[in-house]
Amino acid sequence: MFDSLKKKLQNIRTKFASNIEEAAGAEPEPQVAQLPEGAEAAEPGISAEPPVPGEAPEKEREKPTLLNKVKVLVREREVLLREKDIEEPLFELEMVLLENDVALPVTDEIIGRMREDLVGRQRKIGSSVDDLVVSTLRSALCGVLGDGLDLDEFIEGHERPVKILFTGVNGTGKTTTVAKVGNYLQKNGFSVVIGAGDTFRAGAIEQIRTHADRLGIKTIQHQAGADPSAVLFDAVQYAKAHDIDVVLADTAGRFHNRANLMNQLEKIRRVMKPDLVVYVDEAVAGNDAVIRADEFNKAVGTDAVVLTKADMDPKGGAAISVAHTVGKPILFLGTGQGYDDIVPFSPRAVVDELLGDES
Ligand SMILES: Nc1nc2c(ncn2[C@@H]2O[C@H](COP(=O)(O)OP(=O)(O)OP(=O)(O)O)[C@@H](O)[C@H]2O)c(=O)[nH]1
Ligand SMILES: [Mg+2]
Repeated sequence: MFDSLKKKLQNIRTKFASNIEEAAGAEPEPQVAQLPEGAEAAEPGISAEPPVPGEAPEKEREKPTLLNKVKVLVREREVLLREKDIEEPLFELEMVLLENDVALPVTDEIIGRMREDLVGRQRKIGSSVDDLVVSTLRSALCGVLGDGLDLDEFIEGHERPVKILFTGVNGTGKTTTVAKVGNYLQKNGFSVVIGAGDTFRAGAIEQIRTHADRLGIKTIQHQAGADPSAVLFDAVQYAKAHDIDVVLADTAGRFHNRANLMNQLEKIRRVMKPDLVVYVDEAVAGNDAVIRADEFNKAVGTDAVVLTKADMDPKGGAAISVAHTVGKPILFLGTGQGYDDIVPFSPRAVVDELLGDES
């Protein structure tokens, strides 16, 4: 997952680190103090004043006092970075993010956060410059990834049945995601019914029915060509009558600019009254997925996003950009074709994956 971006970020980290090392070159190196016998060492962890670049470190070395020696002992290396020290790696990072399909405003936000965190501030660099780079990148990425959405918590907090409507363009993985989420919820102790709301595409009803049968989930279906609102209304009625926790509604793929199909979706919303409208798109579509998610949100509303096919996406741009662009959390990442290939979205886990050691 996200291998291309991960590799590039690894290179950028090295670049940042060497520039920061260079900038820190003028700073005095930490030294181990020779304390006179009987003198007590300072408590570890007490940090001293940061060194001011260009100010008298030499003099300190010439006339070492006990206090100065102890200060050097406990002082961590610090550096005051200027814009020009990190201009080059920042520009390279910007290019890498754009090449990997991170949306432009999101790239700007990440670069802005990095700059704000690094430039003009006295930063501790301790023994590993890479730690400073990683922690700065980590907070910049986490800042744009948002918080995710915990589906179990969402369901616990709602009146039953909780109604979840899956929408999106053709072939992105809606039906597979409905089956995967059904499987996930059953494993977490929730009862589920699926509404076969794609009455439009030939074979769609059989497709969701086959998945549901394999997973032991009840499907509510009508004939091909029937009104999907009626199917999904029936699915909700079934859930109410049988104390089912969650209704998962599959729908036909549609583009936001197809007025008749979008009107149909509006009708489904009015009739079914979903608690959660989930927009499904594929991570491999990169920036297109982000733009479509935004358009769907504006046209019919979206509460959360699922990005499928993350297993086939070397870039990660959509996963990084979509929540910040649409202003809605990512619920799950689809990571394969099996029923268990779905992971609740965790910004921390994604950042760990991106900044993890290359293997
Ligand atoms: N590798 C991978 N393939 C996936 C994933 N999710 C779905 N697919 C595959 O994507 C293809 C399309 O999936 P569907 O679930 O039929 O897509 P859909 O959005 O329902 O398609 P329409 O109903 O035609 O709009 C299938 O071959 C799935 O197995 C995923 O996370 N990873
Ligand atoms: Mg489908």
